[in-house]
Amino acid sequence: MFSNASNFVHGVDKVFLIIGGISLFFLLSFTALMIYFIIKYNRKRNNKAVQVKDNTLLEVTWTTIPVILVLMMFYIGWQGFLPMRQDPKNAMHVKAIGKMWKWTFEYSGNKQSDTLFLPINKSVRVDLVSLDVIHGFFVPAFRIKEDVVPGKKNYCWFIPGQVGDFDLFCSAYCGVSHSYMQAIIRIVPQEKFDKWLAALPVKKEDTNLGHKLLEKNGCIACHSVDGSKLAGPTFKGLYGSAVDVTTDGVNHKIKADSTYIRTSILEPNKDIVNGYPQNVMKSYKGIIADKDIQLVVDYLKTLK
Ligand code: HEC
Ligand SMILES: [Cu+2]
Repeated sequence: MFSNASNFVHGVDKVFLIIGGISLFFLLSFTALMIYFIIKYNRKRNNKAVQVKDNTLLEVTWTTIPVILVLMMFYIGWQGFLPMRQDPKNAMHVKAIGKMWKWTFEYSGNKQSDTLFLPINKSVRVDLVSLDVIHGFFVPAFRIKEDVVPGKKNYCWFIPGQVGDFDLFCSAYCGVSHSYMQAIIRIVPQEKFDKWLAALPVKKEDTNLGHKLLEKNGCIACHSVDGSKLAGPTFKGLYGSAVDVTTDGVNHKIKADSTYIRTSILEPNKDIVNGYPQNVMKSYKGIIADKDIQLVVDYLKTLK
């Protein structure tokens, strides 16, 4: 009856069905009762109002039964939820990194991929990291949904029980391209997983400090370094060029030197690049140190 995509499907679906069933039962019985009363107490039949006295037995019954039902729903829900917060010690660890608007997965040994490969029937603990805003790690087939909050150490764990591809969505509205923030979780047999992980190249240590800063601060989610247009203009060829901007409502050209780039980072709404919206980029005042901005500028100079 329940899918075995993960070890939590049974617990979650059980509460869902029980609560749904109870709600349906009350919806139908109350509707039927209302129709019955409409007919029974129709004015044609009872044209004189009668004073009704309270009924203790009835009141005790309609208080006790719902209290028991509600407590039961809580208990079953809690039973399904509790194991989700008790990750086994021997679980394999991976890291899911969310940033606008992409998921990246990190395995031990400094390996990274865009698809989350996992072996079947093995517990895995996913550490959830956000580099910018709140995202949500949501795998409907596994019945898993956890917030990915910047600065907070959150996690989820599960045991995949079915080979195949499953959708991972971001469940927290995180900006204009939120709906594109998807990834595949591919569950494979252990041997296939081992082979895949062995073939995954070790991530090259980023030696360019400027580029590292752009990655660390999430700039490259909106700015490409290869000329492609994202939410913001590309950094390729920016340095030294003449940019069309609007300052205080006035169009003009401005030379993209280190002062302009510094201003763009600290006061992004001062000179708005034509063709791009205001208020998309936040100010990095107090977030990026002055000497780091210099490193970014030095790096942008190399992007011809
Ligand atoms: C959420 C998306 C977003 C992020 C993240 C972001 N920016 Fe921007 N950025 C924009 C947009 C949109 C513009 C164009 C509108 C404007 O001028 O404010 C822009 C403009 C700029 C410009 C001027 C570009 C030009 O072509 O003249 C620079 C320089 C810049 N950003 C640097 C950065 C740096 C450095 C970071 C990271 C510390 C960063 N941005 C993070 C969206 C973003
Ligand atoms: Cu998101």
